[in-house]
Amino acid sequence: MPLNIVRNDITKMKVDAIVNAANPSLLGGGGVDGAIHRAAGPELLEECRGLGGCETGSAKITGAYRLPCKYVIHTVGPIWHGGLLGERKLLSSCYRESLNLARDAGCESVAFPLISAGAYGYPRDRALDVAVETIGAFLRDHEMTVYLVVFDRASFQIGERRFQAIESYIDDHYVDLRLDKARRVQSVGFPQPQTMAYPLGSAAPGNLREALAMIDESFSEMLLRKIDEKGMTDAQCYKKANIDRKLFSKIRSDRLYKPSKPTALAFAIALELPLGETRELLEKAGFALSHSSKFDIIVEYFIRQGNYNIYEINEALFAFDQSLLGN
Ligand code: AR6
Repeated sequence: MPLNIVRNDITKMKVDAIVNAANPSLLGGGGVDGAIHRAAGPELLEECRGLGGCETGSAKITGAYRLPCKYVIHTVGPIWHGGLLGERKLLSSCYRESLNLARDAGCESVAFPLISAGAYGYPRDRALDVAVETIGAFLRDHEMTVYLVVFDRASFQIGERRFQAIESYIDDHYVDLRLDKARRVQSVGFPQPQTMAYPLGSAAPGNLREALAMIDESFSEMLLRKIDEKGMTDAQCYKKANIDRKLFSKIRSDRLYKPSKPTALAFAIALELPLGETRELLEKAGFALSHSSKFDIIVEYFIRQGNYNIYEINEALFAFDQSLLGN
């Protein structure tokens, strides 16, 4: 998955490079900086001594010594002073400069902590938005796997205002589910007439050949057809779906490829399909949207809102401990 949010200790990440939220001296400190220096050993501090410090918003790269990665990229985030002193621009520059260094060093995977969101006091939700936006923009032009490593639960409080609307949506739909069950219990003994089900959003076929043609279209074929219909390029679609190029090529070349549900849904989001067509695409991969799954309800919430920003959806899925969209 090109951009992944994970809960972990960054010193444990097996990636090509991890990013350190350092201070301008680059000579160590508390928080993630302290943890990285402790895990890397004294040789890291030795190398840092020779770097001559680092300006806020810039980044420098070193070896990783006893850490399980190859490089440590040290960046200096802004101290939060209320947001009017260019903090956002500087924080965004930290992510961009670090990613540029990682790319120049040939890294394929990089892990970031939430820079400035600890001792430097940047409000966590805003720090997360800057991180996701800047990394997302970089990934539009580069192939890389980037992890945003969230250490403490407080970084994703479901009680936060931005997740409250989703929480009520989930609550409402659980209520619906209970009502549905009650309705089913009431209707026992009244058999429904037999009907043939067509994928939602599609018209009933006029003849048998049309019906068979609809059944015959595989997930991969429907996906490629929709990409053409939307006038997108393949790369635009898989990037918007948070899917890497390798997986997309596999799907493209294997007519009968069976994706996981998060992958199938990620494509529905990238294609900005309305709910009916989303269900249809999922069905091609053997899945349905169900109101007994929080994952499904959260994605449904965003589709109904017309919000197809996969990173925002993933932030919400992460907050509710669900799988993320992508591969
Ligand atoms: N893995 C991942 N994330 C972590 C870890 C860890 N092991 N430890 C802390 N975090 P901070 P800043 C999270 O304070 O705000 C240092 O003293 C933490 O929960 O480490 O940029 C430097 O030397 C928070 O969300 O960095 C500077 O003086 C995030 O990492 C100053 O702190 C960043 O918190 C930099 O402050």
